[in-house]
Amino acid sequence: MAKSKQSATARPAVGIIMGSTSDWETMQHAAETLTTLGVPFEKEVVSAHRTPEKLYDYAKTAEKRGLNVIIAGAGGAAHLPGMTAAMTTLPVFGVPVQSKALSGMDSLLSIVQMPAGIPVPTLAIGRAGAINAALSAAAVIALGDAKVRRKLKAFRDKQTATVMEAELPES
Ligand code: RP5
Repeated sequence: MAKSKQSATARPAVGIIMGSTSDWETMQHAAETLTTLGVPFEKEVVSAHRTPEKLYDYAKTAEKRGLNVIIAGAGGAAHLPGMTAAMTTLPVFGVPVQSKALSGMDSLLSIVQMPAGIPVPTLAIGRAGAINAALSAAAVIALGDAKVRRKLKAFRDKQTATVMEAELPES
């Protein structure tokens, strides 16, 4: 039987992880963006606090399993991206999830303020960060994948056309 172009079983190049199922509302935007760009990905709940051994296994096997980039989203005392980055040399992009208590400022500062030596390139709080993390991951994949490079360019061109064609309502 012929396989579809973007097979559901294509080997994931990007891993999207998040600290809780409650983060999916935000992180689904990263998944949607990767789907649009034709980048195969996997998604998983992995908590630095609640499942530290699962995190260890995930980060330690990520490269061997063929991942090129990890996108890690978490909220509050958000250790997931930093702890993941500590255990792999793959690029780990951090997405601060908007928290209830501090609107995501806690998430942002816990992710972005890594001491020198273990980088976590950190995106904006919430949906914008999730989308931009996926675009950044796709840009990394595009360095060695002409098809993803074309899709990324098409995404940008469409976005530009949408703004160029935008009309405001009559006042
Ligand atoms: C963090 O705690 C998660 O990343 C999530 O953003 C936050 C709240 O988790 P839940 O209480 O909703 O499971 O670990």
